Amino acid sequence: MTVERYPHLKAEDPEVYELIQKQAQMECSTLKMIASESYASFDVLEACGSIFTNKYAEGYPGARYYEGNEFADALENLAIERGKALFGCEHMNVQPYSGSPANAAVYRALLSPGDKIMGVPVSDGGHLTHGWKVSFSGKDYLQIPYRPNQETGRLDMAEVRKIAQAEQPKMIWVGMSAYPFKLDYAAFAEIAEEVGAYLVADIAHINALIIAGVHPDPVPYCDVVTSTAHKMLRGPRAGFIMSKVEDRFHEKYHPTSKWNLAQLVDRGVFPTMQGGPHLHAIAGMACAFKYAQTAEFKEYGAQIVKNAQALCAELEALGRPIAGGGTETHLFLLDFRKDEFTGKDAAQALSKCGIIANFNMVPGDTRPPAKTSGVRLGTAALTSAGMKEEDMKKVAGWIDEVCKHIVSNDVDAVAPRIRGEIAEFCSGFKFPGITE
Ligand code: DSN
Repeated sequence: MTVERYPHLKAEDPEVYELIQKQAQMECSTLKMIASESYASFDVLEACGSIFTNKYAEGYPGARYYEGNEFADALENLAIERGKALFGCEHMNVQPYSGSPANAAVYRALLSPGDKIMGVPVSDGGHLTHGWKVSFSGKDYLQIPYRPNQETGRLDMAEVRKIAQAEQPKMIWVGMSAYPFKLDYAAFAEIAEEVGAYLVADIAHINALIIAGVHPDPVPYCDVVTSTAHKMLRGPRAGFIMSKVEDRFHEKYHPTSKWNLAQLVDRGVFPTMQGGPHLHAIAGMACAFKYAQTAEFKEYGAQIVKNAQALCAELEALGRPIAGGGTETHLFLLDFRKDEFTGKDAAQALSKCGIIANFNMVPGDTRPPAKTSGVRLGTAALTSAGMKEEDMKKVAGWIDEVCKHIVSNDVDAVAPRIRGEIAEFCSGFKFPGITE
């Protein structure tokens, strides 16, 4: 049962209230397998809906451009202290409105328009803001692409080094939206050092795995680390940036600047990219950082990977190929290159049956990006609801069944039954922020 909330909204704006209720109902009766989604807890949702939404606080704690910020200062400092303790970083900025604004601030802080950066193209699992052509990051900066090997699906660090040495980028982005393997930050750091590039990790997809200790930690190796606070961290729709304090390329790239790296990052966020911080989101972030320090959260982080690996194994046993042959993270790509149907066909059929995912390019894909040969599946949300390895057997069974019905062209006929089975299955779990 979804928890009855929002009495004022229900009375004042029943249309919005109804849509929220319908979304809540959908989120607890379907399998949420979009790899970048999870469930924010009640406390995070309450903090995000708090009166901190009213307040302007341009600037940073102790140096604001508006009065009346005693509690805003305390709140932002609390979020920063919790975040620094969680990740063990030297400096943290919690003001970015989300992941893309956080990344934009890093570009503006450290680079000049036209500078060369290295990043993975979106078509190969990278993020828009790592230099993709339609994003500001590809329009204002020159992306030198590096990509996972088309056969193995894995990054080849010798190849990354070769490209970096030939191109001498000023910044290397590491972190992807559709890469199922562990990232070798130590190897990236060596390469960045050799070519004199800033190394920036975007850990939006994998922050909980890092906290749980089941994925390497970029903080010791990178100049800057960016992240979202939602996705598997289960905080608010917001972003944050971690950095070292000293700018190791001060002489090389910013000889006349009076700012260190931490100050450059802060200035990149405000005033360069943003105005007033979203204090209500910072309140939610403080709550998420507190919960992420618990043993329960670390268990969740480790369970996400166990579930993804169990699901992969079940699907492979059912004859469904996985790009790269498996996963070491929270996600993997079902590979439909040999099938008649596309990734988009599969994502739409799965959605009709109550399995919510997205179509995605796979390594070596020959279909266009609007169709693709893959579906990206993630286990963070299912793990938040308490699902374990044995539950992945059922999930794999439904995915396989839907794929068979795409071939027999009768998805619409079976969708109500499968949707009903999934809703019944979901009723046995507790969905944070929705059910109790
Ligand atoms: N849009 C997110 C994803 O789905 O991976 C990345 O920001």
